[in-house]
Amino acid sequence: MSSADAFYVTTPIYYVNDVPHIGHAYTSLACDALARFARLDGRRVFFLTGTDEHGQKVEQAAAARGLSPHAFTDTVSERFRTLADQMRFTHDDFIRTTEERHKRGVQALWRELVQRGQIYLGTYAGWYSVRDESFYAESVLVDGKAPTGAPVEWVEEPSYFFRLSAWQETLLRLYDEHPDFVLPPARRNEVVSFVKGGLQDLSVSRTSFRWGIPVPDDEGHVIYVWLDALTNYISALGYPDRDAAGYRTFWPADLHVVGKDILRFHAVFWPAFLLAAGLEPPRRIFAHGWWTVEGQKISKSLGNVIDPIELIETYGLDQTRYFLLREVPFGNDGDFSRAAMINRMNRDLANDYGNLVQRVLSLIQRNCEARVPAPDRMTEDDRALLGASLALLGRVRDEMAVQALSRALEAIFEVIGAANRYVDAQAPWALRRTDPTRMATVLFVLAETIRRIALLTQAFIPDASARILDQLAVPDEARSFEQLSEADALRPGTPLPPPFGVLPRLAAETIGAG
Ligand code: ME8
Repeated sequence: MSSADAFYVTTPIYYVNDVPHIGHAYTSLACDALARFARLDGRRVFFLTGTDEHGQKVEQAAAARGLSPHAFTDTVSERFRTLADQMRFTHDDFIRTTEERHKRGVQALWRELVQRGQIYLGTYAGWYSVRDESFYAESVLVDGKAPTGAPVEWVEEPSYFFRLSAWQETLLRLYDEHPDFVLPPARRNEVVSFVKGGLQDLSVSRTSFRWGIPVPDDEGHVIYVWLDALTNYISALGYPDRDAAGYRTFWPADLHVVGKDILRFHAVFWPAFLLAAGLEPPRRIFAHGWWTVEGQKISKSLGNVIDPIELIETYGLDQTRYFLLREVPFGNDGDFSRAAMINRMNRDLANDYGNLVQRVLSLIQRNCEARVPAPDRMTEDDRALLGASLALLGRVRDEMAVQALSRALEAIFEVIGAANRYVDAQAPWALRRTDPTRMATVLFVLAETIRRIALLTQAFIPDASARILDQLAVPDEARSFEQLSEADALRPGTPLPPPFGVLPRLAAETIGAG
């Protein structure tokens, strides 16, 4: 049983058959925001990502480039690490399925399943899609292709099978007893009806190629790439050593975040493997939606692959992070367009957030001797704004608990909007001559509101948030959510550094290039 304050979140491990694009960046980004939020909220976090390096798809991609699978996977896996660094992901571990620790975990899980009578030898005769790394029954094919549109080939070979059919009732009970096991709810319903439709035993080894983890004691077989890959979530924690600190602290995982394309593997096969091996299933699988680009599927042949690194270079890291997290409710499909991105960054980040900070900090700089102003008697409006910023943590925490990332940002930006309306209504610049005490109170209320907002936005837009907190002279050690309390409010008289703009508007020439 994992510790109560522990939070274990995972991304899928990505196939190294291709370079990363915004789809991959998106899943990891969502996990990063959730991980950052949980850390700021005082939880012990383990955030895992990595690469899925075995199987026919990767073997074929390597061969197509004239490389050995080893050399090829080293290069492509590195690209995923570079992306993770450039996006400032805060993963605690990056696992590769070609690592020894992982192989050990997979073979141990296999042995456990064999020992428990969950795996038997037979022959697979049916369809296989290398692109999906998935077996398909004849009855589900559409015009001779997989339901995903992927080409299929006929496979007939000796194969070990996992007794998936025996787990139907147990899985249905799991979904029933834990209604949030799969989110969003619409995805849960899909999983439930799939399982109700009946489960067939699953082929879990292949003999027609070599690039995989050998089946223990039968080296003619390699372990099916999905059984191999899913095990990363426990091999990274030290499994098969169930006393390993990682495993003890963090299993069962709180959350596997995946795209909707691979939900079935995570919500059906994975808990069945675990339960069959006598291990606890994860607590939740969240399946997010699919990004298209200007209405089209992202594909190399269409030439519309968006390189996340190019986005960061053109628009900025925080801008890219904000757009992806805010534009689409997490779980829904989304369409990427540069126009939408520019609109978001200029409207929400520059006009609303950046401008609020800049107005307030420069007024303080000019009119309050560059020190946190001292508040005097508070009005109802002052208390309303401070109250709204204080209540934000609870609201945002509730949204994050159900992975509603865009709603969490909406809640924060509602308070940013309220703060902007308050500046306009109070007009502190006009109070300088008429009522400097009132001006100081208004600017204090605003600075303190900004402090609270910036503490919260750290999980989503870490760089800009850090620069805002720097300008408020908030020390590094006072930047967790514990300091959101009134007791940790800005101290009047604290000297503030000269303000500088964060979250600028995007210049017209960049817009022209977009
Ligand atoms: O499936 N929109 O790896 P993969 C949104 N190795 N998300 C997207 C996306 C898009 N257009 N394209 C990709 C695998 N993704 C297996 C996983 S896990 C034990 C093994 C994201 O490289 C999304 O998270 O094909 C999707 O599920 C994942 O990349 C698929 O990555």
